[in-house]
Amino acid sequence: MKLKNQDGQIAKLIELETQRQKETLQMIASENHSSPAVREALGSLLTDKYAEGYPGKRYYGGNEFIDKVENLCIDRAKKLFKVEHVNVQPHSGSPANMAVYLSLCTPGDTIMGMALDMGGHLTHGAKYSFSGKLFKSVQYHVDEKTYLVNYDEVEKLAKEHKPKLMWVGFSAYPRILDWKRLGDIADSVGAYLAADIAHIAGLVAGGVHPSPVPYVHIITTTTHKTLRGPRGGMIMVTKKGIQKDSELPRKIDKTIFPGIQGGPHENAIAAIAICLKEASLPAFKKYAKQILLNAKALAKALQEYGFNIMSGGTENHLLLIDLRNKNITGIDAQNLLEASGISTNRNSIPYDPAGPFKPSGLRVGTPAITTRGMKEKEMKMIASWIDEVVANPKAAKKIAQEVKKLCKKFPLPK
Ligand code: DSN
Repeated sequence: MKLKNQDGQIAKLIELETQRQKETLQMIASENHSSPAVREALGSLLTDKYAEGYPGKRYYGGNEFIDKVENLCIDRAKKLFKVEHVNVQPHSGSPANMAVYLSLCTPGDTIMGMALDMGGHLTHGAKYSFSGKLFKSVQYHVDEKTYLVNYDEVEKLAKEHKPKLMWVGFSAYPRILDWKRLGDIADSVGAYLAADIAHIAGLVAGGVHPSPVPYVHIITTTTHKTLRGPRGGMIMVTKKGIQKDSELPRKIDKTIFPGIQGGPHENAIAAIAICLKEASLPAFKKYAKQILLNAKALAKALQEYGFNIMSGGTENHLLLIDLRNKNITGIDAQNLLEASGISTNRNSIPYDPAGPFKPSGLRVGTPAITTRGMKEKEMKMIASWIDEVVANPKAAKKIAQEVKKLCKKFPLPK
């Protein structure tokens, strides 16, 4: 039976959300528009199948084809990211990171990660997360003037605290990390080094951002941000990781199942396999490059309007805007932009005097609007709308109409 006949309420809400996505600009840096093929796999009968265990060793029958799907997904991930072992079962990024902790550490062990308000992720040791509650968390920061990771501080803290596990990666940091230096620091204290590339996985896969592979032991990622797949997660073990600990693949797999998860979402795994195939094609390289060009163009145009772009620009898909000189808070800017058809999120800026509830910053990203085919010219238009509405909130309605017109010219992937 058609959804709208069976459950009109949910059908209507899906229709409204679809319309919202079509008619407005999705500029939340962690969002994207997946392909119809990815969504077809997600909505397939694979969602009905139980497959606890791993290919060839399941705790349920009937997994002949499911095994092939999961193996294809694993093989494609290994090839695309050039790693030795991949677990494609984590339901998303946080369980992937949790599995890394529980594979390598016991509660009370010392871990290190970038502080949340510096651009790090909750699961990198923030006190509100399991990672900051179960482990002795040492947090590193960005430099107060350059807003770049303070590598000297990372080194000092690592030497002082000798963490068992170090995290590198971020949710709101606009620059390329020095993977080599971080790898050297971890090696110098004998720590496991895990790179969380959730935000930049598509840029790494597309060859437009340095890969951490040679320098880290483990890589975790989500699959729905720049990689443009379904919601999901992966844990990868590098050659360097196997050299440090040949048991790493087994430890990770055992922690995901039966450690913290039950049945994998094989419909999502099929959809991840599809996005990995898409990400291996030449068109994806072009896409990844355009994400960066668009982010740079947007940063430059906003700077010309007097916006303060943290760290002076961007080397990836996101920008962090310090709004203090515009006399508007992050939440007010987020709401005004939403009324203008531009979806973004408020964000703390490093050393934010305003605190996490009413932060001074806004995080803006280009992955989704680049998927629609927008280029530098459109970035200039978007910057002008951001400037206009921040200066004159009454312009929101008019801008929303202009955004709608632009969106019509750049439809979602069909
Ligand atoms: N929630 C993601 C983001 O928006 O960056 C990180 O998990």
